[in-house]
Amino acid sequence: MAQLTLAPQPIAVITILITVCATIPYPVMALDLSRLYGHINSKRNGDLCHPYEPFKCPGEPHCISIQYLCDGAPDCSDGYDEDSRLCTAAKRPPVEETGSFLKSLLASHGPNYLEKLFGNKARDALQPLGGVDKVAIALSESQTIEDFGAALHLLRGDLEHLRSVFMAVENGDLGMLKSLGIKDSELGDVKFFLEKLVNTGFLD
Ligand SMILES: [Ca+2]
Repeated sequence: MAQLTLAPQPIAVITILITVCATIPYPVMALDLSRLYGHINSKRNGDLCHPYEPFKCPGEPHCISIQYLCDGAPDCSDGYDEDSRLCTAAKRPPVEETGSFLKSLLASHGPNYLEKLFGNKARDALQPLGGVDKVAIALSESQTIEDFGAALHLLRGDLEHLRSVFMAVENGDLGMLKSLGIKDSELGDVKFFLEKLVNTGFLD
């Protein structure tokens, strides 16, 4: 199986978010990345910012530069530039890559394969959880595993199982993944995928 690249691409992610955020009509009362992602291609003319200050505060006339995004200090009057989900997603692998990775595992091993990670509700290609895209978005924008469990209404037992998987990866225990039935040929990709989440605060 080809190695999937899941390295974070903060500049690319921020660029996408800027493009999206600059083109979404206000009001955006709460950041809904699942909805925003669907609007990437529906670019609207007008309301565009100068290239040096490409991020538009929703509903406000002024734009801010990239370095003021997620820098810990609010620059939009409503703090939109410091939205926790936006800033979490900016640190994570692009949601499209996460979705592609999950789909590749399902295509290779069948629709119930991801039960190994996410539990019984991950059967039928994650349909009981809302589908692959919803899970990929939740992985992208949930700051912690608790947030992820809440977003997808995971059962407590499934959430604790998932936590144990992540903790095993954090501790370098690949035996845990093997015991779940992850094949040797995919251990590297799965470990890499899980590590990206751990390294961006998923277990904090
Ligand atoms: Ca800021």
